[in-house]
Amino acid sequence: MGKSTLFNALTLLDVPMAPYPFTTVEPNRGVAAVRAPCPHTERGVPCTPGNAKCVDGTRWVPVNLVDVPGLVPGAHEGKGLGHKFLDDLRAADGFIQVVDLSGATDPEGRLAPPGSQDPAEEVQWLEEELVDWVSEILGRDFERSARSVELEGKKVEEFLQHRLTGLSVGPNALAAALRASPVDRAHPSHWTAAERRALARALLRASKPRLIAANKCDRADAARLEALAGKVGDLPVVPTAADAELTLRRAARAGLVEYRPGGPTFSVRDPARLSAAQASALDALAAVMSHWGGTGVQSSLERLVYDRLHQIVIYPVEDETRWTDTRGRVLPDALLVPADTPARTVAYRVHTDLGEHFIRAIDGRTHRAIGAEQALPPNSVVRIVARK
Ligand SMILES: Nc1nc2c(ncn2[C@@H]2O[C@H](COP(=O)(O)OP(=O)(O)O)[C@@H](O)[C@H]2O)c(=O)[nH]1
Ligand SMILES: [Mg+2]
Repeated sequence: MGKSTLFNALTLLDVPMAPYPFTTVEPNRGVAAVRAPCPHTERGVPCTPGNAKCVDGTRWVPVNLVDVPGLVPGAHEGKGLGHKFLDDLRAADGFIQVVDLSGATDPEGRLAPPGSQDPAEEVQWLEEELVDWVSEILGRDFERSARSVELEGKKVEEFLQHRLTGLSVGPNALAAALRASPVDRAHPSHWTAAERRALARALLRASKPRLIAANKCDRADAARLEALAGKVGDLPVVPTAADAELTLRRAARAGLVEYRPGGPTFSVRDPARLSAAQASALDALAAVMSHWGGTGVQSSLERLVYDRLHQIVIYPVEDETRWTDTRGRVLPDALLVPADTPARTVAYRVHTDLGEHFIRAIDGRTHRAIGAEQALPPNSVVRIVARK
């Protein structure tokens, strides 16, 4: 519980929120941001941000976020808003699963007495639900197609890639999943249902990184967090107080407090302006933040993007010496790309023409050339040279 609250906090948009399931009927799309150190601080020249604002040397780089409601057990069979969930997930690079650390949300998303529910169960059934879903995609008419692939002498990668179209599983993720699975690559038609399921699990792991937001941490303690972390294997668990983050961002926007999302604390601008109720609500927030070291909301997104998705920030420029675009704007854009993205693919992201006519990239710090297939260093300022 807390998906919409987390989404609203991260995007600071308003969508309906309520303590019962399916309040959110359409998935809500919004733009959140992750922080990155702005290279302008290395030069002492202020930047001219276009897409990603810069606050005191920190760039806020946009990330698309979708609030997907209504996942209940049985989703792959179409229960709840299951298919909608899975369709949205299909297109996502990764996701944050929000669970109720206080144990007050039942598997159907309804309120329950605090401590009566185990959030680890929600993590486990989502995993099984997702594995069922990928297994089904993988398994449709599997044996027959597998046999014809074997007869034609096609590679198993090609066969699987074709089956998994639409799931946005990249070639690296597919290779990693195959390595991690106990399957005979030469004979997919011999794979048992259990082997296909193991492959589905590995595919999920490799292609849809997940992070657990242990929400409502304001109503829980370190022991509950440890218990959860101990039951979810290697999935990272970040304690969050989504409600607190939303309140703070709104209070900051209203000019009541000074707060940088992701910061460990906040300060009240003018205590005399607060009502008694506001003052005590903010005191309670301050106590939660000092206990957990912040609300955890901003860091949950950043850990997903940086640690799980291995994204890096790139600053494309047209003049690699002055770090400007053609209009003289300094470091106008900041882009997130997976760390291993080849320079030419980054060029396509900047502009199709730059990708098509790519010659080389030039590192704005070292002034060295970077070839089409080479990856760019994190936080690089880069000029893309293309044929006119
Ligand atoms: N105590 C507490 N309540 C929260 C927190 N986050 C969300 N809630 C409350 O939980 C209820 C359900 O939240 P919502 O975001 O709509 O849940 P969703 O159904 O998962 O989208 C709302 O009343 C929220 O205010 C939190 O961190 N702490
Ligand atoms: Mg919701």
